[in-house]
Amino acid sequence: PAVGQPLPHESAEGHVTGGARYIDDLPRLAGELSVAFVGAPVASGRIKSIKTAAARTAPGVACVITAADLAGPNHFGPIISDEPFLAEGEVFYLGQPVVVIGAETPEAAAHAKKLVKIECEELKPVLTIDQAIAARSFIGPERRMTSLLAEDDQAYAAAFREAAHVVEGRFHSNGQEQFYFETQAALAAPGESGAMHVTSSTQNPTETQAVVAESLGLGFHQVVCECPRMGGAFGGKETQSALTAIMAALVAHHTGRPARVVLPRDDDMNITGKRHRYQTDYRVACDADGRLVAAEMHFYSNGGAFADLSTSVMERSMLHADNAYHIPHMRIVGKVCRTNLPPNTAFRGFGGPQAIAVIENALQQLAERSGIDAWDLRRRNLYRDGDPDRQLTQYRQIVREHVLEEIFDQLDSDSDYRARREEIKQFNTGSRTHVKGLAVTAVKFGISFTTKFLNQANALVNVYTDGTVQVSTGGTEMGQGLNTKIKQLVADEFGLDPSRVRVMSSSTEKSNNASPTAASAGADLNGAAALDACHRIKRRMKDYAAGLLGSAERGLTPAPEHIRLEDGLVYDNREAGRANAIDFGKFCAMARRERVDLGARGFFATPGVDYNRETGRGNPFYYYTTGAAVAEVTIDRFTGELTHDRTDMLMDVGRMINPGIDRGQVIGAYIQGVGWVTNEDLRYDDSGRLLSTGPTTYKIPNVTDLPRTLNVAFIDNPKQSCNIRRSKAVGEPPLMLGIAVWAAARDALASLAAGRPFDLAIPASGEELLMRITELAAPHDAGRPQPAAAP
Ligand code: MTE
Ligand code: LUZ
Ligand code: MOS
Repeated sequence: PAVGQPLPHESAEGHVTGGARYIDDLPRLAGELSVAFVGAPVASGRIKSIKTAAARTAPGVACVITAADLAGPNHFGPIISDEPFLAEGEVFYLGQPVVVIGAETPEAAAHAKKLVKIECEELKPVLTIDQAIAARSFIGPERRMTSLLAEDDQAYAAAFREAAHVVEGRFHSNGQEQFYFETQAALAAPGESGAMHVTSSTQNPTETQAVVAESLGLGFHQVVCECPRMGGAFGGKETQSALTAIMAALVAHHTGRPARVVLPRDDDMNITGKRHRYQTDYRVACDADGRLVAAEMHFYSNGGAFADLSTSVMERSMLHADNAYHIPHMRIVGKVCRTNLPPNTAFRGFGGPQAIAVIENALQQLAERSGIDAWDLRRRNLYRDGDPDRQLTQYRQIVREHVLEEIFDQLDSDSDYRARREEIKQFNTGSRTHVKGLAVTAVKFGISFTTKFLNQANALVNVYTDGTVQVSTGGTEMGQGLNTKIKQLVADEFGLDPSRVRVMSSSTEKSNNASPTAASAGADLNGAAALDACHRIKRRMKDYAAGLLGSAERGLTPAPEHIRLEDGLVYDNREAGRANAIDFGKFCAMARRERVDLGARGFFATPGVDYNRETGRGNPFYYYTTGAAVAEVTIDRFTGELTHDRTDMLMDVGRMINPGIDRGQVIGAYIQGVGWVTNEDLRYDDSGRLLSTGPTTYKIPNVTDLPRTLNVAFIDNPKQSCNIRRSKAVGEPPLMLGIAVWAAARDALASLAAGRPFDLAIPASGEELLMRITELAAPHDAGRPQPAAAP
């Protein structure tokens, strides 16, 4: 069978030869226009005038569009419809699209762009979380979540009062740019009678179809959105691909000509949303044995100017405040701040990383405070399968069928943690130039969209008369290998070699009302929908084959359940040697002649998920993907430079559909997480201008940032009973294990701190580390900090 095999990514060859086409590679269409936009000149202001006359008459300009040219209501948004297609009256972030230009060439568009003048009365922007709190500027309602035991005020207060150790503080984590290689891009082609076809680099063709229709005043049925593939997305194209699709569609609609937009990198970084910056006030308590008794967290996120997915991201944060640890008394508050930055959005982990970092930081602090080894402290607090006292989350879902404790125990010996802990202690006593740290962190990531209705998918399977198969789903390929996994699943259903199955480009014409490919559930949902379609076809095939293969001579009349599809053959599985087998292709041709329907649409809806966001209770998740990582780092005490020496990871991702792809996902996500906690640093000036707008000023990890030793292993979980072919989602969870590197950096600093409390933010950049080292180098009794840790 194909499932379980490490087949290469179906586009691997195209990726390395250039044969795989992205939006910018598609051949130019006849009459195609280039699209440019003019953005808001200030982060906050009232528009006094928009002068477009000079641009309209400039050479090569086909159209200049402002909000005044829009057909319908000027707002959209996935949860709260508060975002205008084009700014009108007021601007809310620097670069917010105000004017869209269609021109014969990119040069003509760029020239016309300079001729547009937008005059604004500048207002003082709200940029930071603190400024937003002071201005009471929020998005959506405040959300609260309280664990069963913490509902009793007195019990809750007593838990903190009677605890042996309490740590508290304010934790900061910065945002993160998705930095997909293919920037936001779309190609719109007008059809007959006002119809529009949009080819978009999007995780969300259905949402794109809807916003394009709304911005043009069309019915959804007049718009088709297609996505052949993306050159990476990482959540950045779950909603925000809409901007470019709207721009291209507006130009195409107004001119009747095709129009394409591919954002330059700096425009993309300037105007699109990122991972949310978080600021969290927390209090976490444990008893003398290191057992967690209570936690309180007030999460504030920087949502940017419009709602986008921010309330949903905050919800996932609140649902991950426990991470893999059972905490009896928990109270959580979540608030999204409205600021004058581009609307922040989905990024791999979707609020999970920000919350998990808070509890992992508190656990490090509790270990430093109590003297209990941080590994033992964590191990002691893991959810325990089947233990009624240690399985209930703060939102009342029971954590089942997991192997968290087994993961920790196996990793303990695989990583040689105890011996290395000793070695590092020795090293740190001996070295005056470097300091080493070692830490383990865990992940327990809830799989399912927390918005119930999004947990559905549909698929179309076409079997042809040569015995080859095309599959289309609403799922989109962004490099994660979804199409390869679907190909393997479908090939096995028909007993075919995977080369006879092709996964087609995702289109709203074939898959209507699809969910975004997100929440790591792409293969779970779309794979299951594709199998449902296969089962429908197979049922008809088997009925027909049973009649066909019947033989009075041999005294055999097979029933449908005796029919087997395997090795490219159709046969009666009771016949030894497959005596009566028919070639699958020949069989399909015969079936068609007998008018057997060889195509089907399949559907899947995740069972059992239900969460009430008003009460903060329910079962939001179908299951959890879990794992742990141990990281070792060395920090240069004079420069703050961090070297990532070694990482050992162990994950439960179920029975892998494609172990090669899953391994790639684990390593890729982990390193992306390491980038977030170490080097990637978004900086803005006081006017709201992003200063780090490209690879020269914004550093994503490169090959030299990989750990010198990286061991990735997978654990078997015999308990797991659910999900397609007993696989588990893998796309996002390993990102959160990158926090192990940050925790290791904290552990290194702790050995300099000698018991004094200190804070460490995310990212622990060289600068952040050096500042902390400098503070800790101050003599213990004198308050005066010295410039560096002089040996
Ligand atoms: N892998 C690659 N190569 N490129 C991507 O953009 N996105 C990640 C993850 N892995 C991404 C990726 C994110 S944010 C998600 S939610 C999942 O892939 C989505 O795909 P899946 O649900 O099919 O795993
Ligand atoms: N998108 C979404 C997501 O709309 N809901 C989710 O729960 C989610 N989780 C992860 C990534 N994207
Ligand atoms: Mo991924 S953040 O769910 O697109």
